[in-house]
Amino acid sequence: IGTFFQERPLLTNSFTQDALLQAYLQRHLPEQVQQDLLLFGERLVSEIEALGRQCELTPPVLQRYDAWGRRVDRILTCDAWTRLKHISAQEGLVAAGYERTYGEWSRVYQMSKIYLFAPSAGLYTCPLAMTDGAAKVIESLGVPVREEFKRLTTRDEKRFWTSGQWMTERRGGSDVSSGTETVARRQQDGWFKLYGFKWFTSATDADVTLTLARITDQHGRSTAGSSGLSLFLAKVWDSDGSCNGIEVQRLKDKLGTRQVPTAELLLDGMSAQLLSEEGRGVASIANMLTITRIHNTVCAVGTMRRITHLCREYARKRAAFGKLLKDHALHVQTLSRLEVETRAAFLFAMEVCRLLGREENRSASDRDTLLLRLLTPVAKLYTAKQAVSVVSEGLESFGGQGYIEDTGLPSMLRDAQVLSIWEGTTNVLSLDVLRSIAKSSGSVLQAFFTDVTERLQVAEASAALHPAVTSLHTSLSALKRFAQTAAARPTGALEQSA
Ligand code: MFK
Ligand code: FAD
Repeated sequence: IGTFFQERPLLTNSFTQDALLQAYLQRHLPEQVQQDLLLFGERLVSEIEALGRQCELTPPVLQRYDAWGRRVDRILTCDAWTRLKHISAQEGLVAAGYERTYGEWSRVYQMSKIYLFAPSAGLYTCPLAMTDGAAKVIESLGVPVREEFKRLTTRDEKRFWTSGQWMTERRGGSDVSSGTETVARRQQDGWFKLYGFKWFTSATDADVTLTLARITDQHGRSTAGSSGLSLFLAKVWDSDGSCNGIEVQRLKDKLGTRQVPTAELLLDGMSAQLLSEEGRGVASIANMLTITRIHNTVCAVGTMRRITHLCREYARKRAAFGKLLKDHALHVQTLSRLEVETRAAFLFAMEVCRLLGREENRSASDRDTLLLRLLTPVAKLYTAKQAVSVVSEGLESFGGQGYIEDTGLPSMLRDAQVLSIWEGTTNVLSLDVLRSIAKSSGSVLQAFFTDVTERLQVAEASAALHPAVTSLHTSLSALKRFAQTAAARPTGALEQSA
């Protein structure tokens, strides 16, 4: 009695385990990238996985007062969180996107590392996504904040800074344009003081942040709606560790993402620098949204790959009804479905990264640019939903053990659930797709149809793919009918017909 202990599923080098990633990179990038990812895969198993787990088990806390009763509002994170920041810099997890060593394939290289990092990294991917987004905004606006840009994109762990993205207020997380109440008062030196309340701010231990506020005139009046919003850059902490005109009201008690501090902040005279033109805040932060939504996509796929890998590994070790799970046809069918979802999502995510890389390398055709605009929200909303369902099914394939905390599996489901909420909910992103159609007078759809038709022509050459191609042609015809009405109508009308 009691002599049997189930062998656990073992996590091994996730790069060497991932034939699709290897084949994809081999086609497009030099051998040194494979070497880099091979070593990174080893580091994930030997070091990063344990740090991520420590972040889950040691969530951040808010220290409101010091021993002598002074208000300090310090967010205390564990050592593993700090270590992950250093590793992120060393591995160039943001930097690689800006060094552009591999030309138009640089984003694919960077995002391949993020994809491997995500399921081990204790959600350190959250600050990295926002840091990348902030760097992108600074680069695309061409504003003279060189020191900040260098710090956000450095590989030097001592100089590396992360950024927050404070958009959501109590009235508006989706409807930021009418919900933002924060005001910005101009100072004599040209800087601003911000007053307001930010309802969700993740990775609040960041060094700097981008945020939105309404500039007031000398009578304290400001413009409502999106044309009243401007974009600001601010340091979160002063050099002595005190807050920059901020009170941390509390840390959120969340379903998942417990590794990440997410705070409610009262801005009470936060000193900030105007980044965008006045009234162009939403359009300017859209560049950040593109980057963070692509990170969200890549992390969703990384999580899907991890759970699928673990399920496959477990099926080789767990027996039921006299044989291993891997020898039960029905179980294999379940795992095959997870595998197919994961592979398709991977290729979709990498295609979006490829388009981003081409745009940044100035080698994008007009069609590439239109596709990037259209596919970014589609990829984010679709892979977020996929991740929840794949991880949920994945947990079931461990039976009861999938429900047990110290296997580390349940946190994967909790953390997946946020992917469809932050960075734009599914419906809001669906409306963003319609916005992109309306704003381009349908050109994004034209680009999509041309692209898919060309891909189908290639696929038609293969007899094995013929049934799939026929069914795709049918779906494409239905989409084209929708597109014909969509191109001519404003977004509101599109929403009715969607
Ligand atoms: C694991 C990875 C981790 C990722 C990090 C997660 C950390 C958590 C961070 C957050 O959750 S941060 C908060 C994220 N918040 C959102 O995503 C807000 C959701 N709401 C939207 O996305 C709305 O669509 C949006 C506020 C952006 C705009 O709504 P409006 O007011 O209806 O915008 P409007 O008036 O249509 O557009 C204003 C301008 O922005 C227009 O430009 P123009 O003035 O030049 O015409 C739009 O074209 C432009 N715009 C809007 N969305 C765009 C865009 N441009 C490019 N791309 C877009 N997606
Ligand atoms: P609402 O906008 O009130 O949406 C409620 C529901 O209504 C949703 O289902 C939505 O899809 C739907 N809806 C809204 N508008 C429409 C419409 N026009 N048509 C159809 N349906 C609609 N925000 C930040 O700015 N910075 C952060 O760092 C940050 N971190 C976060 C961390 C976590 C863990 C979470 C959970 C959230 C975080 N957020 C952050 C906030 C997040 O971005 C918002 O919660 C999200 O954008 C939704 O906004 P909301 O909560 O106001 O929901």
